[in-house]
Amino acid sequence: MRSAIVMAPLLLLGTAASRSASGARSPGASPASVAFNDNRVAAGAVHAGVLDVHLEVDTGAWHPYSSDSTGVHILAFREVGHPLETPGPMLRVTAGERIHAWVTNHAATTLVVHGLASRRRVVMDTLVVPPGGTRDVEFTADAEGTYYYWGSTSGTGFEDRLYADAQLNGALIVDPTDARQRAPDRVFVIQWYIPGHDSTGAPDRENGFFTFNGRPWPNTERLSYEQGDSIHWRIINATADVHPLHLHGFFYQIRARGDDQQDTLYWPAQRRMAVTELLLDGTTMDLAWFADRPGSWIFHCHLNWHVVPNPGVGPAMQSDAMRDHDLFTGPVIHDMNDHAREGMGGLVLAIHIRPRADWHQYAGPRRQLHLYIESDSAATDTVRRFGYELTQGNAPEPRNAALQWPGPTIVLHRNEPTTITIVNHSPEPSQVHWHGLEIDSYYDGVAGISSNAGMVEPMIMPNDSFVVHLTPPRTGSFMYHTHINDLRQQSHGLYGALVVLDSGQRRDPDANRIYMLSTNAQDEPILNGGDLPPEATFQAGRTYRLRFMNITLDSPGLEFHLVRDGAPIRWTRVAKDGFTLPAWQRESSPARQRVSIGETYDMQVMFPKPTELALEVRRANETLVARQVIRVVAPH
Ligand SMILES: [Cu+2]
Repeated sequence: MRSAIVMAPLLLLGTAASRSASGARSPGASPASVAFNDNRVAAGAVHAGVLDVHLEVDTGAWHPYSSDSTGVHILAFREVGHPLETPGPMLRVTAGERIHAWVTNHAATTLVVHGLASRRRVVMDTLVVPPGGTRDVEFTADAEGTYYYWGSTSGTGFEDRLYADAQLNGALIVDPTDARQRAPDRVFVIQWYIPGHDSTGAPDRENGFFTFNGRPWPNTERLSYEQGDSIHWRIINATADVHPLHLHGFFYQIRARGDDQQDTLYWPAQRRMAVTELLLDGTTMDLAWFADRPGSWIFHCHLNWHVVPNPGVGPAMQSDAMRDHDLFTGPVIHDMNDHAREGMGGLVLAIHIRPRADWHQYAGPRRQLHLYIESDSAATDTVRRFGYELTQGNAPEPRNAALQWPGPTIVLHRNEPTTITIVNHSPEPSQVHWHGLEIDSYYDGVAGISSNAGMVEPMIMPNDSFVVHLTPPRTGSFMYHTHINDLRQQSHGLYGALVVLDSGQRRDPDANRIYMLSTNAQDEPILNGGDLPPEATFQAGRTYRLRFMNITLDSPGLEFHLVRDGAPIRWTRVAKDGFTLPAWQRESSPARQRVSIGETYDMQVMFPKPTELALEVRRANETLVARQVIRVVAPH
């Protein structure tokens, strides 16, 4: 059980220190510590059918990395008589109940609290509390859903609230009146901390970091479930940034999406399945998933800059130049536990699912593939180009293979047991994540975390190999990519498309076209590795499946448009993240689709007669990233 011991420090201790502090706290009056709020307990007390809650805002010292760091001074909420906490106290009632909230402001400037209000009003009232003052508000929690309240002291709006008042957020959960519809849940509030201004006077985003319930990875809570559990989470993005949230190994069902005012509860036929969902600034999501396989998994933001190692706070903070050097050219941490702890930060949650007693792994025959990790330089401390090479069966090992971006498209078949032997010909450790595939945890690609049956997945060291077993249960469009030093390895070539077909089906590259977005070494988005042919030919009358994928590092808002004379034609969305949509969710729509990081979309399109169109990739602000002329010709 050696590996079980290896797992223990990482998966069971939620408070492991990531960095030691280099300085002692300065003498003098130090403010009270700010506690982490895991949102398990609701605040207030019910009197005569009304939830009474007394809140205060004060300055506190928050220790995001560990209890012995110097900490940072922030404004935080507390319930009177309790410690300051981040996020603020959770308010929780049943729909139709009233809430009476008092807020006392111990900050030096006027506090404005938003969200303590009924939700069926066109305009929500705010609560304005002068320094040293107390104000109260009474309202009816009139609509079931996931909400939050937030405060600012600078008089600024949500998008500009970046500094000491950015932690002034609290969940407001309104449960359904029918108790049978209340599934046990967990509430996670996403927050952002920016330490101040950079040398140009702009917000120092480079040294900012993100947290789940007040903690950045590796201090985030470790979630523990039993195989077969149904899991229900509510996520509140209380930041002025967007987060494409990705669950490894499982699809989750989206049951509601909301914003700073309203929540839209999906009725069963409207609920969507996803492995990644983009949470825009200030929005919320209610999701559920079924833990049908055991092991250890992560749920994280796929905007890679939001999961880089934390920058340190106070005297431990590194310069931007040092951070960039560490991320792009610095040494790779070789110990897989240190990598999992130190190589990621910010928005990562780890989940352990205990196996049922009868769980066992398939041990029969498997189809054989080899995936080689290639690179163009053996030098250390350099930025090298990478690529993948794929061989089938007993084909000889490739030597000096040309580096292709994206990597070769891997074609698997539904329910066909397959072995992929990954051989690392590069001089850096790596590992492969099978994005969107429902596989055994041990092969999921997160070195030091992915595990089951007592084994923890290692890194693949140079000149070493690792054998992956997988049996994809559904057809669809998926991706594979490195999960180690991803800023460096992914921007330099380690990604590719993975398509699962039905058993016996052959890949038809003409009828199925892959359009994969990625990031190049200059940190710009590119399409199909950058060398997209300027023209493509399609046949009139034939049905095509366009498989759109986004594996960029930091382009969450890219959109695909299929236009004729500048106007979108129509297509039909048939799958999202590899999950085939039920018939009632397929609808013809204008050919314009945002594909965020970690998402795939399959669109079906048929051109009735010869014409000329263009497939365009645009940013959210409409600027063009890539364009391909599409000639539709008469059937052969
Ligand atoms: Cu993010």
